[in-house]
Amino acid sequence: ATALAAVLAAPALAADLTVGFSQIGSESGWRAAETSVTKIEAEKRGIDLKIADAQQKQENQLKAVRSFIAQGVDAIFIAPVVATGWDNVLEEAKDAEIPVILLDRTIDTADDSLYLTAVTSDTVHEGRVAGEWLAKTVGDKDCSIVELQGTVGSSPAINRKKGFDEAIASHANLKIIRTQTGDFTRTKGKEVMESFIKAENGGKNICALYAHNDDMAVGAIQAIKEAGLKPGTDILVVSIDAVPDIFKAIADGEANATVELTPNMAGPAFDALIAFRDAGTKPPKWIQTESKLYTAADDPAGEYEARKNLGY
Ligand code: GYE
Repeated sequence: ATALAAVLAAPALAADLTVGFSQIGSESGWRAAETSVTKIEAEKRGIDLKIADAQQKQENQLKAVRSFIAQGVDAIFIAPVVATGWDNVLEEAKDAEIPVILLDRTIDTADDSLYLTAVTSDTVHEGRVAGEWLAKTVGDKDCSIVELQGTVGSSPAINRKKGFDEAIASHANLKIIRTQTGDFTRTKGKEVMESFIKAENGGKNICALYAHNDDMAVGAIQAIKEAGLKPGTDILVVSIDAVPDIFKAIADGEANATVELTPNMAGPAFDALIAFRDAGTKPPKWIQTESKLYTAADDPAGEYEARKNLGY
């Protein structure tokens, strides 16, 4: 009877909840998967979800949040495209007593009462894991690294750079020779990699690529192949997200390692929101998701199969 009550009670608890989600856009495969998973997690709980696509622009996110406030939604989720510039709109949400939850990226604010919790991975740690993997893989060899950064001013771009820099700092043989943003997209990842290759002796000076996400790595792999070099061998490739296409590349020997980022940030966010609303339970300020390293030794073909239908 208790089990049945729980089954009956769980969706009913959330059936009257309306959540507005200000999503960044669809810059990467990971982002597309996060949007699909958020819809699925809302549906599971009977939550009415309204998604606003900001097309990569903070001004669109500010408009969307203000419109959610005007509509009187019960909660607002924000995946903040950049880290700064959120205080005013979050104060407006606070005045309207609408809880805000941050998904997958963090913000710079002096007042952390402006949001209920942030569901993210430890993006500094991700960069560190990528850097440590590379240091271990190259050993004593000299290695000139090129870096494709994520969106300028976004928390994952800032932190993934920081973590990686920290990890290679004690290895004098590892050096970043070029670094530029590829805006987390495949197209820009390819373009910028082409310019790196041109500037570095047709790519022959480059030992490794570190990309802040898999999509940029996938674009860069194409550029490496078009330059007549072998990605994964001539140029090592390490990135972050664990999207299906990078597993395909790893299985084909064209990429070497990725750090997993779950697309399910919304599940824990909805649960925290419901517990807060129904029992007044304050969640921790940070709900941290896991980050696991995958290489060719971790059955990339199987990982590809397991993920390819998850909305990426
Ligand atoms: O890694 C990248 C995306 O915000 C942590 O955003 C997220 C990043 C993710 O576009 O692929």
